[in-house]
Amino acid sequence: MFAQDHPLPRTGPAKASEPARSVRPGRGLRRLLLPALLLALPLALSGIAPARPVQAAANQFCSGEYLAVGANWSLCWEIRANEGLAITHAFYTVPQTGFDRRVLSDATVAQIFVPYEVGQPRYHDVAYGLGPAMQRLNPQVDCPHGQLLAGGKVCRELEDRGLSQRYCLEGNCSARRGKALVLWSSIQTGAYNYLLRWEFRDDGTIHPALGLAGALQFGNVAHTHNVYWRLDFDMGDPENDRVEEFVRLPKAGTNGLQGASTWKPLLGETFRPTELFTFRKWRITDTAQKNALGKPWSYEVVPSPGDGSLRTNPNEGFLRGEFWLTRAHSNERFVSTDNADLLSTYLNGEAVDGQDLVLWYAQHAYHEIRSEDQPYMPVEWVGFEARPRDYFDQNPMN
Ligand SMILES: [Cu+2]
Repeated sequence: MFAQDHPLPRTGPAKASEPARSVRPGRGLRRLLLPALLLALPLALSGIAPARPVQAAANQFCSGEYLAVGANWSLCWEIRANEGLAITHAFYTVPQTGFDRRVLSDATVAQIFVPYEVGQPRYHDVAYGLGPAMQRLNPQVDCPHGQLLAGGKVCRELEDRGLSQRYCLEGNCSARRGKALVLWSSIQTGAYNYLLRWEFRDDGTIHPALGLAGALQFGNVAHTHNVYWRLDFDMGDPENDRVEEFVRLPKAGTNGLQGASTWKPLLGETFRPTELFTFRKWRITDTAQKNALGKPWSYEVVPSPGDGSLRTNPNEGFLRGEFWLTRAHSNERFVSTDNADLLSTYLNGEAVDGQDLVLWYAQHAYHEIRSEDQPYMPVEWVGFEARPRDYFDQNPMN
C-alpha cells in the first residue's frame, strides 16, 4: 500500500515539545535533473549489460532527486518527520527480461528504542522525530563517489559490494563483482550519530542497516539499541500476501543425522520470537504469482546472528517478539512512544491470508561500553537481509 505522511499518534503527554512535522525537501530540483542521465549513469558504472535498458518503473511515482536508479533497482524516497529517510517505492528490473517488478511499497525504521540498564532513560527516538535531526553530509568524506541530495542530507551511491560470484570450470575461473544502490543519511540524537542506510543489491537482496556512531550519551552505562524495521512488501501487487515461518527439525529416529524443514503459514496478526535452534526465519509470498519452477514468489527476512532479544515488562509489550505480522494500514506506522506500546494494539484479530500485509522486524544491539568507544565510537552496524526466494527463475545475475 502507498504510505502517506501521517502524524505520529500520541496517547499521553510526550517529552518531545511538539509532534515532529514533515520536512520533505522542496521539489524545485526535480525539474533540473535529466531522467535520462539518471538512467544512463548507473548502467555505465555497472559494466553489466542487461537484455534491454533498465526501466525506471518507480518514475511513475517520483522524479528528479527522489528517483534513484541503479544496480537493477529503481526507488522513490522521501524524508519523513518521524522516520527520516523512507523508501516509498522499490522496483526490481529483471536483467534477463527487462521486466519491472514492484517489491516494496514502503520501508522505514519504525522505532529506535534505547533503554539504559539503570532503568532510565528509555528513549523512543523515532517518536521524537529523525527527520529534523538529519545532518548535512560532507561531499568528500561522506559521499565521495555519489551524489548529495536533499540539501546535502542524503547521499546516493552506486557501490562496489565485492565479489558476488566466483566459479571455475576445468581450471578456468570467472568472477563477478556486485553492485548496490545505496541511500543513506546521518541523524543527530543527543550525543549519538545514527546512520540510516538503505542498500539495494543487484541480486535482489535488500539490506537495511542502522549505524551507531557519535559519542556515548552517559559514559559507562550499558544499554540496548532496539531497532524496528517496518516493511510493506508488495510483490507485483498489494493483494494475495501470505506470511510463513521456516522451521528445521531433526528427523525422528535418525540420531540427529537427518533433518527436515518446512514453511508454516502464520494464520493471523501475531508476533514471533527469534529461534536459533530451528533456523527460524520468515517469508512473505504472493500466492497468485509463481516463478518458472512453479514456486510462489517470495521475499524472506533472515535474522542476523547477533540480533539478540530483550524482554522487559508488559508496558513494553512491543519487546515480546522480533517478528511481527500485521494487516497493512497507513496509520499504523510506529512501534511506541514514551507512554504507549502502539505495536501491540495493531494486533486486533484482523484476517491476514490473502491481504495486504506489513512485516516488522526488531534487532537488539546490546551496547556494553568498551574503552574503544572513547572519545568517538567506531561505527557499528545493525542490519539484516531481506532476500528473494523463488522470486526469480534462477540467479538473476547470470
Ligand atoms: Cu549505544
